[in-house]
Amino acid sequence: MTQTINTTCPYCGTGCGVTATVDGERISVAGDADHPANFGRLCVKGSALDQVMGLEGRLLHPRVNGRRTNWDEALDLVAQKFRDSIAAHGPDSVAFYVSGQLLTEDYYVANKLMKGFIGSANIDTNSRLCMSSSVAGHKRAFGSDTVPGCYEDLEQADLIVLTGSNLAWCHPILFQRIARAREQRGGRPLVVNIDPRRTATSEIADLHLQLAPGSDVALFLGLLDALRRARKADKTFVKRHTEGLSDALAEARQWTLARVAETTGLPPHDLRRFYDLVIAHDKCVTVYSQGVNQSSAGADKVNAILNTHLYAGRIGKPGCGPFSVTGQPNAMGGREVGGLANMLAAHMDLDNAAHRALVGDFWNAPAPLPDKPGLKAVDLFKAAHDGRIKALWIMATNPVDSLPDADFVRDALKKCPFVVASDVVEKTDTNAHAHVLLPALAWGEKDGTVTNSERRISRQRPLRAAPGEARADWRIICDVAARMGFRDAFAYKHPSEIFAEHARLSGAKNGGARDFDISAHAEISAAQYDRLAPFQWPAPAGEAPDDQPKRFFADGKFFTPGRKARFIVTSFRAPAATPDAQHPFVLNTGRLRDQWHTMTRTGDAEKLAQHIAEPFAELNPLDAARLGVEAAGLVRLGNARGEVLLRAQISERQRQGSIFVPIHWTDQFAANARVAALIAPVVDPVSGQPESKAATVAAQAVAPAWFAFALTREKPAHIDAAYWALARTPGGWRIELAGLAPLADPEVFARSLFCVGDCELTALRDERAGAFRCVAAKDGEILGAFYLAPEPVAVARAWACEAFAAPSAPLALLAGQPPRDARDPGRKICVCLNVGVNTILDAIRDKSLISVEQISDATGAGTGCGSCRPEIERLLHNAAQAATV
Ligand SMILES: Nc1nc2c(c(=O)[nH]1)N[C@H]1C(S)=C(S)[C@@H](COP(=O)(O)OP(=O)(O)OC[C@H]3O[C@@H](n4cnc5c(=O)[nH]c(N)nc54)[C@H](O)[C@@H]3O)O[C@H]1N2
Ligand SMILES: Nc1nc2c(c(=O)[nH]1)N[C@H]1C(S)=C(S)[C@@H](COP(=O)(O)OP(=O)(O)OC[C@H]3O[C@@H](n4cnc5c(=O)[nH]c(N)nc54)[C@H](O)[C@@H]3O)O[C@H]1N2
Ligand code: SF4
Ligand SMILES: [Mo]
Repeated sequence: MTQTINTTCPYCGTGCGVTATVDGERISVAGDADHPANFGRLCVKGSALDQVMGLEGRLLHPRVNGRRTNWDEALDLVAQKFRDSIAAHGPDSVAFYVSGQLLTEDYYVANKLMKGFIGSANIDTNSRLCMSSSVAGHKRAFGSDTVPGCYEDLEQADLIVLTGSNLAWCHPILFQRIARAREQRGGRPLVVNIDPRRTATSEIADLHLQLAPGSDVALFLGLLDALRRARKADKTFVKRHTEGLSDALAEARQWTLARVAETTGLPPHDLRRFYDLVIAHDKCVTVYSQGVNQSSAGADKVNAILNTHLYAGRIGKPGCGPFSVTGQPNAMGGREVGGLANMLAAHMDLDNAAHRALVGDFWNAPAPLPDKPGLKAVDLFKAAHDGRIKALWIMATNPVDSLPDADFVRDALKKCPFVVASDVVEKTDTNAHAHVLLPALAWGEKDGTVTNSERRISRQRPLRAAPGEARADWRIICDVAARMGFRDAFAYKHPSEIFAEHARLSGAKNGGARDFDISAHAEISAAQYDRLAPFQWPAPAGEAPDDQPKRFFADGKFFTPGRKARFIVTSFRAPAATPDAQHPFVLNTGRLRDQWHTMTRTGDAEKLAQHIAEPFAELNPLDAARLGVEAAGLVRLGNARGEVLLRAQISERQRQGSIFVPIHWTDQFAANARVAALIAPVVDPVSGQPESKAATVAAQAVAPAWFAFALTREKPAHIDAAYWALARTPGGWRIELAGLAPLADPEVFARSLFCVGDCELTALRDERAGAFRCVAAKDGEILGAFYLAPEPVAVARAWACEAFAAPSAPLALLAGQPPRDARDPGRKICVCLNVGVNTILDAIRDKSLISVEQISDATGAGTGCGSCRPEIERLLHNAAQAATV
């Protein structure tokens, strides 16, 4: 019987609705046409969700010290170790490190257990690395962590300022909503993109400001002063509803155009154009993300932006407002339950005695709640390293790859006497150091709620039964709580009971005093919860949903004690590390279109590996020339903390002096590409968020003795090479390789990759040229191919991958290039329709195409999910440019 189930995408904070069709074992996904985040559309990651549901690599049974065990033994051990540590060293000797990828219900019970029952605030989350500067900025300005606007504002605005956000790749459906509005509204909203590098998002921009890394505060101080000079103050709003303006303005006055130009490195005419655009458009939304948050001045960057919106009264109205877009699917839900070490449940404050009493009473906690904030992520791992944390439970995050100073974090786990990890996959760089592994339910199995960037709560629903012995995260936490002696407070039988409790707490003694209120759902039953449609908060009890405002602060009522918004004086501070002779480059890190974080889930999808199959360092051509780095050569980046070895990608899109490296590759997929190892553990003093976008590094060209490319059916268990990167390909794996010392015997090496015993090897050798190729076959089936050369191997990758997936002759594959009448499609730009870069370039040239629509008509590219349209735009632009020189 075919069943249709509505659920929510588990990737970015856009929170798109997904309609799954379940037919026995077969599950397919499509966009939920009725979901107000995406109205039926999905980006490439969302539409490949059915490809990441395989059980290969899943953690399906509890494990203790590497050995499979049963739940009772694992849970007893966790409870006992935590109890022992608390008894011997006090509650602050234990900690939880959790994640914005937990459901609200999981997060709620984790926080309740630590703050309410263990009696410590040592619970922090990977949101510290992600949203905490926004949380801090919101709280300073609004008195609450409130995202005021909604997605419609992006369509209704006349101007969108996208700063520190690669929306085209990181929130593709929001980007598409903007792109579509521009088509329908004759180019409105205009878009300004502020980013030190040119990205796919820049393709849509009317103006791209390639500012110096970390200089946003100066730029927005200059904007505040420009608004003042243009008399754009909303005087009534400012007078009635804000305080602290004069000090903020006094600071802004120091920022003349010349000074801003000098600090940001931007040409004065571009600055003037930017300021004039903002002055001219009252309907202005400023969207910001990690280029703002992940900074040692992150909270100040946020407040510098908020100041400009408060000044012009551009908040709480249709088509305007500051908009912090959240990264993880439940970043917002985690904030709602108070998952950060300095927050309390239901948007209450840990440093507020009345709030502590309220929550403590509500939970019936055995002792007063801790009044001292817990350790924030970076400090928490320092405490594990120096022995203060003796038992640590990590849930749904991979800190050995994502925290700054990642090698130190790995050492911290090695030193910590007791580490527990709850995960959905078995092998991760973090799990390798856990004493206990607990198998959690994954997307498509778990059951609960998430909140997206516009405060909309949607259900994730199970599509199939739990595989193996995996359990819901909330249940695992409650199982441990019960064994620690707190059975009654954690006796939930269904996630709806947790959600109802959370909703009741949000309404307790609230009456409009706090922003977060979903008490309309305080009495929700399991059946109602099953049917729950997406809704936006606030949703207080006793009021009709339609009477609720869609936006906060239209009424000018903020959540500070005097209910006024605060202007915050922000002074410009450069990133903590300044490039010097030893470390002359600023290292910028971020995301790619088709991968999700540490690739534990997306890394296994063939479709998602076709876009970019290997880690790289993108650097400016002038820097590359100076370093002697050649296209497709290797480059080593390093500093006192660590080192990575990456493929060089040379591109005008980088500023001189900046290098960009994607965050995704781990020891599971590459030899040496964990870029977080190079990030200094420097944090914003207000938010505690690390500066993940501005480390300083040395760069060096590396001249390998050999390069190689291989195709294998099985994933090799071990690869003996200085450089390698593995990716899925139809029919097996593709591997990029390079070595520093000459290969003693290429044939032996190739066989070690293929992992097959006896097979027929068709080989080509040119010992003088240092080249070798072979194709392995058995009983007519090709099992592997290997191409070695002293320079980057000229194999037509996309063509070879296709030939490897189809029945083909060893000799044809050995050539490494398509036959004369065929063409290598090139790296896949459109993975939905399977269109490569060469196919698009040929079409542009041969058919004289001049628009993305024409290219779509001719090749199909861009007609699937649409995530690739900005890249097609860029190919078109480059081709046009090439034609004029
Ligand atoms: N495909 C994909 N999408 C994702 C994710 C993923 O892993 N893959 N992860 C999700 C998560 S958790 C998050 S937090 C979001 C992140 O979404 P984004 O914040 O959009 O993504 P990033 O690539 O981390 O960084 C954004 C941009 O900040 C720029 N930047 C660096 N330094 C500065 C600076 O000083 N000033 C300014 N103005 N810009 C700067 C970088 O060049 C980069 O282009 O993405 C979410 N969506
Ligand atoms: N240098 C640098 N570092 C960064 C960033 C950057 O831009 N640059 N970005 C930072 C940001 S914004 C973020 S959000 C983090 C992300 O960093 P992480 O949170 O470390 O990355 P993920 O790969 O998402 O890790 C999630 C883990 O949880 C597992 N998992 C997935 N679903 C579930 C589930 O339902 N239950 C359980 N128990 N486990 C599950 C996955 O298999 C995976 O191991 O990285 C941060 N680190
Ligand atoms: S935009 Fe984000 S939430 Fe929507 S389908 Fe893509 S990854 Fe999923
Ligand atoms: Mo994030």
